[in-house]
Amino acid sequence: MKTALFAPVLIALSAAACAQSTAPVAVEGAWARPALAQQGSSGAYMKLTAREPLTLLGADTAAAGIVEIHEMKMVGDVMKMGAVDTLPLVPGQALELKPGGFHFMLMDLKAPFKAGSEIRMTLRFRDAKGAEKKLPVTVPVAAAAPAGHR
Ligand SMILES: [Cu+2]
Repeated sequence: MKTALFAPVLIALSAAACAQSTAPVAVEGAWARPALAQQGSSGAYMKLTAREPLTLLGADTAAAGIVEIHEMKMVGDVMKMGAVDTLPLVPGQALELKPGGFHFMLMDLKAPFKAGSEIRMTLRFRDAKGAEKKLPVTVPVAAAAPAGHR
């Protein structure tokens, strides 16, 4: 019985490890803020390290009607948040999407984001030749960044 329970997990893990080794971008420490559906929005955060020059175009998820790349920055004494069209990724240089900086803004949530659950996002990139690349990411919903990614 134990074997039967563990087998799918092992397959999922090895598939993830395999996808990571060939993926154009390494994704670390992904998480999204819990939110009530009525609240309507959440932020998703992660560290992206590209293996080739890429431009982050955005992301899609069935969990939200709208996903935007946002930036928070101080304008004078006021923290302002606004949408950014795209973000360049320099190979080997981590781009951190985190609270108080760049993040994915998820709006028009289809269901509450419960801590302990996960959402699936598909990140979209454009490579140097203009071709679009997609990368599926599983994003845990948690009240704070995973350990080591704060
Ligand atoms: Cu935002």
